[in-house]
Amino acid sequence: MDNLEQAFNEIIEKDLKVEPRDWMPEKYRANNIRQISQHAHSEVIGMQPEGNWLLRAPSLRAKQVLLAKIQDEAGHGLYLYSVAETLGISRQEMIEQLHSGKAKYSSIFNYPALTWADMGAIGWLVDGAAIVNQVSLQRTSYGPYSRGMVRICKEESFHQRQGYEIMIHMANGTPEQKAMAQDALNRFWEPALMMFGPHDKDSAHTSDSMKWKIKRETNDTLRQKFIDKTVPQIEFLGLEVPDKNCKWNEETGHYDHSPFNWDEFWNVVKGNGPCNAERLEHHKKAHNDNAWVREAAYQYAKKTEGELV
Ligand code: BYC
Repeated sequence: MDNLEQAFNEIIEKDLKVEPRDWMPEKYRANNIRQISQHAHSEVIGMQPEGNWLLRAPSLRAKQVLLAKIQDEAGHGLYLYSVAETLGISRQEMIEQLHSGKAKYSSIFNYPALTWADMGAIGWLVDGAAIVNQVSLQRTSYGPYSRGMVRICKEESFHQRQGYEIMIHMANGTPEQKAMAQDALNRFWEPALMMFGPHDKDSAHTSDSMKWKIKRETNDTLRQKFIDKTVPQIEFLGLEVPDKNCKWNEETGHYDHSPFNWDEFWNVVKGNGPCNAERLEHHKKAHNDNAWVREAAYQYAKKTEGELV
């Protein structure tokens, strides 16, 4: 083992942070680029299901709050693209990987947002699941990713409350509104649990990622944390947990759950979910339509380069 590798191993062992200019194994770099760029794509593609409801929000207040939340997601995408860039990949390459299907984004965003209650379920469950995952990632070993997560988590907790507030209104509204809230919960429950990825035994990257402390907790551990935290929130709303086998287990100190439909998960991950084609088409169109903005920014930067340095 040479000195560089030894220095890297020491950083990991001592729970210090790896910084962009530090030497790192190529597999560590590649794994981080993969996860961080996919995380960025998820934030940006994740704007689409909610964007669909901006013009149909039931009040001016609801519209303002939703707009602010969606703008936050764009900001998260930008922080994360910048973090990935520090590892030596360009924004353009990342976007090309998204468009070609090489890079993934979270499966959850391939489900449609059909009703206003879905805005509640997304904020509450999707952002709620994201928080559980990202609180853990605040301790990831790559410094810029870890620092980005601290800020993102603060904003996500506002998003989670925004969603839960909608659910409280709907669940305490008319019988029709309560039924809409239950229906949104039923449709988003299992897809939200799948945001944590496959079971640990089927997870290709967990072992390397845990060794290098990119991931601090495994997919199954985080998923269980989310279930344990969320079931009491469902009960508080007076709604039913969609999984009838989801019961408190005194012995384990956790909620049990039914097996998940992994065939559906992999089908969505492979591009065959209800909205995969639509989401990518929309992104490609927006990217192409706005090419002139990137060109103008580039020309302006070139022109003012001398003045800026
Ligand atoms: N969806 O070995 P595994 C938000 C892929 S957005 C699709 O366990 P890993 C929000 C995985 O990539 C926040 N693909 O992977 C925004 C791998 O394929 P590749 C979203 C998935 O990386 C707007 C293969 O399956 N959060 O909050 O160790 C509005 C094997 O998996 C999924 C993040 O992005 C999935 N669910 O663990 C509202 C968190 N799961 O790459 C809200 C950051 C797995 O070999 N990412 N795959 O082709 C992570 O923490 C980890 O990447 C994961 C997966 C836990 C997701």
